[in-house]
Amino acid sequence: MSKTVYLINGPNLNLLGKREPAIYGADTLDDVTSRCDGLARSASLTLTAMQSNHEGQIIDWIHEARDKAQAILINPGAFTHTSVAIFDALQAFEGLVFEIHITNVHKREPFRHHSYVSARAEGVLAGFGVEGYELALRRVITLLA
Ligand code: CA2
Repeated sequence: MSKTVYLINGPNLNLLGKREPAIYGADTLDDVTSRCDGLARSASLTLTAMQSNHEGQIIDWIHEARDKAQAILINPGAFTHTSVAIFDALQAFEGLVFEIHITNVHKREPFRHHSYVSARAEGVLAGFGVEGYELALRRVITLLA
């Protein structure tokens, strides 16, 4: 059976390409997801993509990934900087975790400089725009090969 990668996007990322293009770019979340889906298929992986504005829903998907996925790519949005609960859920997941930020959070407000998720991530991409999603997926493809 093919290996599965969960792509989880957190709050407000449903607005990608619809608001604030100067910060987050012009691509929509559907554009990003469909490029990642194509890349995953080319490597015979299954990509399962989801987005929620609700912390509990994101935690439920991470729990679900325990049985269904070998890797999680996650942009936790603002929960990056606040959520011990998402960190705890990721700690209970045994596969690969990559954290993605479209912007370079270290160049932004000080409250974005700390991530609860990074301590559980194999790797963190920040500031590569939406290309960061594909770059992280390429790394997962290499590691799961
Ligand atoms: O740079 C990133 O990817 C962030 O995770 C984005 C979060 C922010 O809170 C993090 O500090 C860094 C915000 C996502 C907001 O997404 C929007 C997209 C388009 C328009 C408005 C918001």
